[in-house]
Amino acid sequence: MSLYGDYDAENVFAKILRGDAPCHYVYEDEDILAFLDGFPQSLGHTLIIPRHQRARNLIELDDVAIAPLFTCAKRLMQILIDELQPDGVQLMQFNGGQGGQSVFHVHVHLIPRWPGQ
Ligand code: DGP
Repeated sequence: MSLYGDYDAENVFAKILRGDAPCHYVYEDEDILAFLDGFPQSLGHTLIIPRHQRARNLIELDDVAIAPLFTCAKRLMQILIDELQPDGVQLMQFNGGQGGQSVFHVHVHLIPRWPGQ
C-alpha cells in the first residue's frame, strides 16, 4: 500500500506528544504514549501512539517501532480486562482517510466492549 502526503506536525497527537494539547494519560515510556480517546466509543477507549516516529500510518512506521506499540497494546488490554471486566476488547488500527483514519499520526485503538453495545 502507498499512502501519499507529508507528516503534519500540527496534528493533534503530535501536539499531545509535545505537551501542546491536553490528554488524559494512561501510560507512557520512552517509546510509547497511551491516553484516553477524546471521543470514546466505550468506557476505557484508549489510544496508543509511538513517541518518536513521524509516521502517519503503519506502513510508514519503522519495523523496530512496531513491537513496542503492539506489546503495549497487549499489556494495556490485559489491564482494561482486569479493571473494567468487559465482554471483549477491540484492537483497531486505521490507515489513510479511506481506511477510516482521521488523525494522521499512527495509532492503535483499544475499545472495551460489553453486551448490547
Ligand atoms: P482514527 O479514526 O483511527 O484516526 O481515530 C482518531 C481518534 O482520535 C478518534 O477516535 C478520536 C480521537 N481524537 C481526536 N481528537 C482528539 C483529541 O484532541 N484528544 C484525544 N484524546 N483524542 C482525540
